[in-house]
Amino acid sequence: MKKIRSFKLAVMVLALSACGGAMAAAPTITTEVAINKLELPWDMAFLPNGTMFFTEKCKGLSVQLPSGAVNKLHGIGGVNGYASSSADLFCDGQAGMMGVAIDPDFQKNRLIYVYSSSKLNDKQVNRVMRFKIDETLSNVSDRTDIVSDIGYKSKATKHPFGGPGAHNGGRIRFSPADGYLYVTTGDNHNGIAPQSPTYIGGKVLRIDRDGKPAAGNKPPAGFDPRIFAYGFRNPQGIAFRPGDSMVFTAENGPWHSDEVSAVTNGGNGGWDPRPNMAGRGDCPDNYCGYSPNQMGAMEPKERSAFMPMTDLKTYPNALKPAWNNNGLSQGMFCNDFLSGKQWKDWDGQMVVGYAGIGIHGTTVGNRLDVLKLSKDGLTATGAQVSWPTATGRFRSAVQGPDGNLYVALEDQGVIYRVKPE
Ligand SMILES: [Ca+2]
Repeated sequence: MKKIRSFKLAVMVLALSACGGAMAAAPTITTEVAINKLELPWDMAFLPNGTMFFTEKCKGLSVQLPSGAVNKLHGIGGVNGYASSSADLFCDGQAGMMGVAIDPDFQKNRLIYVYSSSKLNDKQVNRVMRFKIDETLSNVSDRTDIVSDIGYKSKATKHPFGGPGAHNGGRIRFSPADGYLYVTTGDNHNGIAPQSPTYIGGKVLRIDRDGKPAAGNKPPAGFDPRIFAYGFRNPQGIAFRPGDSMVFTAENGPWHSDEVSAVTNGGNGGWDPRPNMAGRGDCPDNYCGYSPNQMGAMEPKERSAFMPMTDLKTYPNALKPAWNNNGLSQGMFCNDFLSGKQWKDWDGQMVVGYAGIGIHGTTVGNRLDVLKLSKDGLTATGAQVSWPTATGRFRSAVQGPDGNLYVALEDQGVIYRVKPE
């Protein structure tokens, strides 16, 4: 791939309380453009030789070959220039073509997966679909929708941020440990979804390549058997820790408290935005996710009045977040683990990306952090390190097969290659 530009970056330490001199062994970071002139890049997935599949939210699925050449594979409705397209796929608001994943047995079955919003027969949903790709990586065929009932927010609602297309989740990842596909879904501003046994919004699903429930899912009795964990707001990051394959979500909070959580089989993330819960009144459109439903400045003393991201009063056994971004909501959006000696002290730590817009006087959240998670996954005890890379909304962060980190900056239309030295 052609190196278009490169620049050295200093590492800025934001919170050093627990790491002290260890930072001396943090890597120096350089970044270069892996591909640019994209439109709203959302996710990437790699083959071992560096071939990179990527999605653009309002365009479709493409692949960049090791030579640097790009094949446009499958477009959403109304977009030209792709080898094939699906008229039902669309984008609106936060919705569109989102996550992409490659089958663990790709060399045998040539299957890839995409999460996208879809409108068929006037019904809008989010779907996970599977394609087969040809040997030349220039055409996909045999679209098979393996999940076709993930909720979608069709109409605007009265509360702040109430536009259509909100909270879709949309990250899809195969676990290297069990080979199943994990799918994050959002609450769609639907108050009943996260704790519902039947709506599969506000969940982490665990399924096989045909969309069937993974053997061993342990949701509560009566729950949809595809549900691995429930009670989430809008998890848009999911990653598996090297070594123990512990599952971690990254999730944006409502005006406060982005969350990284270790997710256990059958666990409840503790998000329940229904009205008239204990101590809670009515809310616009039966959604209390922005309670107390006003746009006023948020001071720390007010936070107890807001909808908790993890309601431990109602659900004492809920999954406690390992990290809540110091109580701030800055659009935590994606995560992955850094692996390999080239990352020095960051080997085995989690990188988290933010796409925040700096509402309510908080620092703009356009950055990547590195978190050192405890062995039990319940706390982040190490440094929070900010990488002052080119600013932008970080939609995806994926370690590539070359050991470097690839990050998609949505509004720049660029996927960067981040190299440790
Ligand atoms: Ca939670």
